[in-house]
Amino acid sequence: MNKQFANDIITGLSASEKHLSSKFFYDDAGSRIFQEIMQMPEYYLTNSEFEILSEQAGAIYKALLFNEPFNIVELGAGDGSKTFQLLEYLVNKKIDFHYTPIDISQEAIDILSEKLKETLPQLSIQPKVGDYFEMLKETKADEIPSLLLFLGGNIGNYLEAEALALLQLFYQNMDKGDKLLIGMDIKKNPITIHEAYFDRHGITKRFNINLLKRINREFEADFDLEAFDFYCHYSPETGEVKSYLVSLKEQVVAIKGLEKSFQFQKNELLWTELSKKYAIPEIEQLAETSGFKVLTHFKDSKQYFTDSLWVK
Ligand code: AVI
Repeated sequence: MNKQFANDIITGLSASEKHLSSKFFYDDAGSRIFQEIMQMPEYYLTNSEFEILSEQAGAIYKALLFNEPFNIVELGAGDGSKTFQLLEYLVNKKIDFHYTPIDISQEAIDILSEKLKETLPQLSIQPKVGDYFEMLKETKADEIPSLLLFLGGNIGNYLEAEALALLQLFYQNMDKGDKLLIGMDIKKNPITIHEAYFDRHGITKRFNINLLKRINREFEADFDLEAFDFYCHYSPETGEVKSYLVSLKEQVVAIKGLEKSFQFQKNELLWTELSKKYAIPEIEQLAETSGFKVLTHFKDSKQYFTDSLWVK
């Protein structure tokens, strides 16, 4: 049994304002639904970051100022679609580097490895499956400089204190001169953000409902998937998109595997995800508080998204 998940369910569903962590979205099915989200035109983050990494790969490489060989360690690599452009640039320029993609989903890592073997056969790659906190510790032992990639806006899914703790953990596991390229979604027209998350195709809804499906499967629960809807809300003042499941009726859900049951009122919310959007000064503040120095913000032409390069 996944102990962390079990604890999150018990704590989250016992709270007066129910919550579950979005980090449990990503079982193999959830990772597949997330790929679908990334392909929606409304989910601008994908295209924005794609543009940055394809058009500014040379500038990013130059800004690293690394001796070769060096390491690129990617946390939450997914299917690698985010990073492909950068890797391709470096391979074509015959730059000497090793790539270590890390992801929690075995299936995502398998797909990524297969794809890269076919498309960039010269790439030196050592994929790892697991929790990045653990993996990061293992990867440190190396003498050569490292570029850590934390792309896609993943940092936005952490509560403020957790985001800071994660960045501090990155910092502790890096050597002086190592760099972090971190993808962050920038505050923009609220309507654009709303359409990306409250999507009219219902894919983000499916992504959320899959969390209940996962609990049903892994903990023998009896969530009635039809009895929950999805709602999400962007607050332009705080930059927070908050996503929820909404109980459509008064109901009791039994979770056999945890020997617990939980009551839901009609219209009761279950908070599932935070997706934080940042103003540039907020990004700089976060970097400084966690010990880093910001070198450059690589933004797309619409200024929707930044891959910011920080140095230890
Ligand atoms: C993975 N993460 C950055 C996504 C986001 O934008 O917060 C997850 C997601 N949730 C709904 N749509 C996409």
